[in-house]
Amino acid sequence: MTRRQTLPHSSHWGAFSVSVRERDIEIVPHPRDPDPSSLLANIPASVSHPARIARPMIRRGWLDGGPGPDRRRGADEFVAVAWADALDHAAAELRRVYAAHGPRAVFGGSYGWASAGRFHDAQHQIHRFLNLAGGYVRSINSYSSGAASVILPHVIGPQSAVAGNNVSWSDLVNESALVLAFGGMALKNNDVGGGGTSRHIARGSLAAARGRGVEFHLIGPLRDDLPEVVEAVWHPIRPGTDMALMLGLAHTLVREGLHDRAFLDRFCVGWETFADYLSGRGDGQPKDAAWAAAICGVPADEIAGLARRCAGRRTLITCSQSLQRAEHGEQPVWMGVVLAAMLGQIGLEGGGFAYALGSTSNTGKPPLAVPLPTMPVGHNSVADFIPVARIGDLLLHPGEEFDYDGRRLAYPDIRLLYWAGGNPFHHHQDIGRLRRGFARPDTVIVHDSAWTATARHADIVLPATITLEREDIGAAAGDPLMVAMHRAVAPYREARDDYHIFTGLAERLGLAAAFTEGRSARQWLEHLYEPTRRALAERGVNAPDFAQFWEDGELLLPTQPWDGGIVRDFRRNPETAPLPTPSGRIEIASATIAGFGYADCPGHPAWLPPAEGAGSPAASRFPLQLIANQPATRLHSQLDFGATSRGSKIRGREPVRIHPQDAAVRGIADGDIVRLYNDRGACLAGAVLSDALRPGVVQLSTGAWYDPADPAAEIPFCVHGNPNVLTRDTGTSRLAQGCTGQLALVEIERFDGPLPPIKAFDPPVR
Ligand code: PGD
Repeated sequence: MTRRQTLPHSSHWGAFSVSVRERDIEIVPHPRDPDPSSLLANIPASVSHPARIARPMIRRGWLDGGPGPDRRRGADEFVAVAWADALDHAAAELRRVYAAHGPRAVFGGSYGWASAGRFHDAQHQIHRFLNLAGGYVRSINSYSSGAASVILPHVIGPQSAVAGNNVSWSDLVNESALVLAFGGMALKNNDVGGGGTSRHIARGSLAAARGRGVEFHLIGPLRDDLPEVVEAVWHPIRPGTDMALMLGLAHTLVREGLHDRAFLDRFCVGWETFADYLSGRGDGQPKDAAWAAAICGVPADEIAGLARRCAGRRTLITCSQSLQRAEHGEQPVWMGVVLAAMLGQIGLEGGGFAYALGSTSNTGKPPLAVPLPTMPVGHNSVADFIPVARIGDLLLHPGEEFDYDGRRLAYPDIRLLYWAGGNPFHHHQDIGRLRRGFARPDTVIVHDSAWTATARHADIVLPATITLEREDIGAAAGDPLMVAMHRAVAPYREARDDYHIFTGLAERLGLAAAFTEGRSARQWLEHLYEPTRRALAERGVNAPDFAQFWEDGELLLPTQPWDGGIVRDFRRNPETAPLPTPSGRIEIASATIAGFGYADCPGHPAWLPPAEGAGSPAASRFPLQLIANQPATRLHSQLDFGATSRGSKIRGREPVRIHPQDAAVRGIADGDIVRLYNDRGACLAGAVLSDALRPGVVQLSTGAWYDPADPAAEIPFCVHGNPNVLTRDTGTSRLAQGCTGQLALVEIERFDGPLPPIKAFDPPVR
């Protein structure tokens, strides 16, 4: 029997050590972490789970019939092939598409969170490879912050100006008096930080703030989006209507003379334009608290009272990412800035506006003082891109024009789709439509470690290793611990690192020297580590060589003192430190955006009813508002077969929370299997009755692997509980074209039929 070994490692949800004997592993959280994530318990299953992809596979229809559009994708069988054959096929197809159609026919946007690790990060690997191969159509922005990242530069500066860099956790603990949390600051989101984290501090910080007497208000349909310890006043709002409530607050501030005129005059532009809209001078409708109450469901006196409590004290307005992942998602982000400006708080310690504080584990922490190891990706010769959540339109509407942030662009005609490190059949909306899109290209190539629905919709499936099977450097901006991620186990069956796979393709395309630069994976780690070591040495702090770092297992990097960034500088002196907006000020109204002429994103923040909201035609048939939020039991769809994720399921289905009143009228009891449906699709889930939701709201988190009862059906029926069969594939607006997956209208009924088996974790071929 081999000896147990303990090795340092890391994941997006925390640093840990792994105690290993052959393939039997135990995960021990890092001792620095005061509040380790329960997601760590998902990891052990990943080592040998049958859902892992054992060998390279090619779809039968593609192997027999060659490249071409094919509606059988996702419903066809697979044939196991040798690595050499799989790579020969993939290389020949890349060569053919580049020669016949050029690089604008290759989509390598390949969005996804992949895994922690600076070198093996799948996005860096695929982009470096495709850049060398000739270029690719890329995706920009993220599913996380699609609307915010585009609106904020028009209004106050880049997203980083108000996300993590202007208000720290310690500001909140020590300086804030009142926190008005739109969408809350759910601890489940704080579990995860891209690249890893060594300290989860949100729970402790929120408790300390409450201990000092900070008053918390939660604006949101789910009571547990703030932890109990902060004793928040809960304002259970109708989903998707925060903008109306914000306008009601703003109107009250103006009516009662509580807004900070001096701040608005000195630091902002566009107040008069917005004030006309607010008062109704333009459209005859004052946006007062009574008007807001009718839309958002929070009583008018509660809105007015809240406005009064916010004025005249150190008030921090936070806005979670979920708010902007909906139709017109730009509006609540813009209006959050405007409200904070009206309160005169922007740029003060613990006051103003913080975007996404608490939405990931590394926001609100001091920045690092040295650069992190970073894999160079080279240059992409293709200018074309899509806002990431427009993948369905790209595939279905080649040549069609679309708007994005003042530009008119067109979708290229994609022949080859290449994905590594992401799962669009988890992350994208309206899976039935996405399936139609995936039928169109000539070829789909996917690398993944497991048989996700995306892998099942590919033609060439290449098995990738998981982080435990390779060496890497774990590090993330915002967290000071750099981890030597040691290999803990041998690769599963025939799995290979993405780097190894791309090296094999590069050899076939005559690009090996350029792709590898003659380095093995270990030599890349040493090479990427060097700039960080040099920067440490220049600062005169501990700068071990790579061998020492590897042996020590980790290195604590120095951080910079917190300075509040450009917003704090601007507050000190707007003349010498203007904001990077067109006016140099906070833009309460934007001449630039007004100039775009978008009805769905006008030149000042405005309430725009969503196509599918309360009172819409769809609501008469599908009266429940579904919140498809981030899960508490896994990161997105990753390791859905792990212990924490499976532990929450009800007879194998994802839990859906429903208010007891809504359950009673439908004859649904706790633990029943229910069917959620609308015109786009349906799914099964296990009912959990809870009064932590506003009545009329149901909540089904994302991430249950898509498991269709009939893979070939036009209207998908997922027996496992993937809410993206129900969501709508439309952009936030013509400005940002962000993801709108957070909300959908549905109906629910008890499912009394024979329960279909869960097959999501069974491999299509053993
Ligand atoms: P993940 O499940 O993290 O989801 O979407 P994303 O695609 O990032 O997918 C990562 C995939 O990469 C997994 O299948 C994993 O196995 C694979 N992988 C991990 N490591 C490696 C590796 O080293 N190599 C290779 N080749 N593969 C690897 C997340 C996206 O979903 C995001 S960020 C958000 S914020 C959105 N949120 C919502 C939402 O709130 N509501 C809805 N309805 N939909 C959403 N979708 C979005």
